[in-house]
Formats: sequence, structure tokens, C-alpha cells
Amino acid sequence: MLSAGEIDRYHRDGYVIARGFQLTPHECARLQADLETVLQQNSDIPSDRLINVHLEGKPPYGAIGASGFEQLARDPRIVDMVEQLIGPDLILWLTHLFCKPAAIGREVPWHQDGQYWPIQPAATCTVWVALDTVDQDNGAMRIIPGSHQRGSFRHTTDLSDALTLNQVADTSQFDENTAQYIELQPGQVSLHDIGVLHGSAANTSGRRRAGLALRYMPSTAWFRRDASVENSKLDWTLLPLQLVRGVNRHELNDLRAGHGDFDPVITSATF
Ligand SMILES: O=C(O)CCC(=O)C(=O)O
Repeated sequence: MLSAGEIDRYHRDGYVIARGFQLTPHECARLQADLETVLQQNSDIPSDRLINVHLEGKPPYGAIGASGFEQLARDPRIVDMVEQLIGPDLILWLTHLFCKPAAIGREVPWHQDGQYWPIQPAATCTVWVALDTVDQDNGAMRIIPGSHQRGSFRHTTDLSDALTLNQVADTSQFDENTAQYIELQPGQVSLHDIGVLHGSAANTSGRRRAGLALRYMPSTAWFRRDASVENSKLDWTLLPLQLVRGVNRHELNDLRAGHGDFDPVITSATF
């Protein structure tokens, strides 16, 4: 569980490292084995754009996942922390494996998640689980503390392959020197708010940097399946949503879509 001070820091800074949380060496080893399997089985998808690796090839992205990642996303120790931050009714709506290979790992540009997510009102807590040692040298996530309290920042779309994500915040709007780095050991987690500015540098080091982002929204918010993002291939219509705690509180949330058999439409998402 998060301490009272950590909860305060999350709300003040837009993120927190959960100092009392640590997966065991055995749990880390199993997740690292799942990571290797997922990387091997999805070699056609860039390893920093592997969406919904907790599912078995569900739409719309079709990555072949591993059940260990679903267990992790449903782990009460993790869901408890999310509940402390955004309340008791929780929908897991996405997972994203951000695996930056050694030497050639791409930059994640500065961005606010809420810019391209179809959630109204904008609400999500992301739990970022380190699967490798993550530090400044291999492209740790960096965050502008407090930026979630400053509303929407201007973004442009960059569809080049140089970046992991394609929504890019204009850096003239904030001071990059105020960034704080989130350095983690395998099995440690950070949690961040949908509105906080964050990103990470390219990984030019000799070490891989993998982390799994687990995205939870309060079920009081509405997941707008009809939303679209200009210039992107995102399709929310068949994204499988999973109620992981409590009850659905918004009558327009469709929790059935996407859970059946399907033919993958998109195998490499553009963000
Ligand atoms: O893994 C990274 O470097 C960025 C992660 C990110 O943008 C996110 O989890 O929202």
C-alpha cells in the first residue's frame, strides 16, 4: 500500500514511486521469462509498441500476450494502490510494453497521455512496472512534476519512425531542466497521472530497458469507443475492457466488446 505521504505526492507531483512495493525475485524472474516469450512471439511488432500483452491476441492490436502479465495487472497489491489513488471501481483498459532494446531504443517524446486517450473525463492511473534495471543511462522515464495541474499542453503529431509515440508536446511550454527521473530496479513500480508531462530519452546504452505500463481508469469515467485521433491508426471500438475491482459506474461503458474471437486488424499501433 502507498503511505499517506506517497498519496499526497502523487496528487501534488502527478507521480510517485511506491517505495514499499517490490516484486519478489521469483516473480521478477517469471515476468522476465514472459517478456522473452512475448518478444519472440511478436517479432513483427516493434518491442516498444507492444499493446495488450496481458491478453491472448485480442483486438485491435493482436499482440500475443502472456497470462503472467494479466495476473500482474490483477494483482491485489497493485490494484490496492490504484484504488488508494482513483477510487474503488476500476477498469483495466490497456497494457503497453515499452521495451527499449540496448543501443537502438527509441525516444518516447514528451507528452500527456490524456491527449490521445478516449476517456471522459480524462482519468487514468498508470502503474509502470520495471522489468529491467532502469536508470538515466538506459532511458528511464522522466516527468515534469506538477504539470498535471496545468491543463492541456500543445502537442503536434510526428509520424516518423524515430519515436515510440507520435504525440509530441511542444517543449517551449515547460522547462525540461525541472524533469525528475524515475529510476527503478526490476519489480519496482511508479504510478503516474493521465495529465502529467512525461517521456524518456533514446536508449543508447548497452543495456535493455523494459517496463510494462498498466492503465486503470475509474469506472465512473466513460470510455468513448467512438473517439478517434487525427493521423493515427487507433481504433478503440474493439478494445477489451476488464473490470478488475468494484462495479461499472458509467452506463455507456461497454465491457463486452472485443472479448470474443477476432481477426487482428492492426498489428503495429501508431500513437
Ligand atoms: O516507458 C516510457 O519511457 C514511457 C512510458 C509512457 O509514456 C507511459 O507509460 O505513459
